[in-house]
Amino acid sequence: MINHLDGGYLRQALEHDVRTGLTSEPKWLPPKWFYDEAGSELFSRITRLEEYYPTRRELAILRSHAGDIVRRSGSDTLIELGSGTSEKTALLLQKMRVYMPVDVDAVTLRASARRLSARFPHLAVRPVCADFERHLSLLPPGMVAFLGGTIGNLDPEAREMFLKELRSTRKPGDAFLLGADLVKDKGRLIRAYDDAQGVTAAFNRNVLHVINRELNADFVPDDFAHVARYDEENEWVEMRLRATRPVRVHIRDLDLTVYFVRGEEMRTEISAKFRRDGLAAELARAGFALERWYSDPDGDFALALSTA
Ligand code: AVJ
Repeated sequence: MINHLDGGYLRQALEHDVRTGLTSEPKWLPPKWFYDEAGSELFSRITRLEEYYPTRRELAILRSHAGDIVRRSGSDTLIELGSGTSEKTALLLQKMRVYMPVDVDAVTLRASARRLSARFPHLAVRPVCADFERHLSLLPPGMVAFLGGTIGNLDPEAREMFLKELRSTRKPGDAFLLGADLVKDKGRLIRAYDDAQGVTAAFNRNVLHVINRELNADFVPDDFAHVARYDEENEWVEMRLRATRPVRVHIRDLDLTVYFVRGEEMRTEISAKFRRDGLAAELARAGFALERWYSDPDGDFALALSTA
């Protein structure tokens, strides 16, 4: 496995993000840090929840159109950003020769690489442990896939930077497959991020466990309530953690103490929802031309196939 996150990179990024986020007003944390081994497992459980439709919808779209997508891409190499457990990706791999999953979580990456190698003996699996917001220039030629709607975790400015940077690493004609969750009924959106079983709540609080373990902090995760809101103006879901009492946290490795007043909310994720025209325009601004828009019959989710 190629690892670009050696030399304390991950650790430094975590330290920087936690210090920046927890000393900001209002406090926030980037969603990247949900995904340690436990967090990846919780996310995997989320994808199987009744309320969480995106994974199921994207899978249905891939089932119907994977052949067409691969044919149009004209590529035998698939580079997947934020690959996680690579569960849905298998559908795109039938005709591929090389698969390069890119993810920040080395444990999940290694396990899914092993599983896929066993399942597709003809496939060269080359896992890369990297931060897709930082290490794009290292990616080889091939079709890039960014699935699951993870693009929605980036705010519009970060999205623009990300898409432009990705485009700068591609050659004209290279395919880019982007999964995007679509704007829909607010009630359904909120339920998808606040499920009845509390799996999403546990996923949200997992970031506090990560900080406790990695930075020797003393968060009591149960002091925080899970909050999911839909921001209709920005068309994104926000997850937050709300202090249910006054909280004092010491983060030993940062030599930092932070205070939360009762009811204070810290943003832990945005998950933007898209419309076809808006996404096509964002892609165009970055130099990608939208070629195909694959959606499920209910219009819940879309795969945008574009070319550089
Ligand atoms: C993995 C980023 C696509 O935003 O829907 C699921 C993460 N957060 N439930 C999403 C998530 C809460 C998910 N992505």
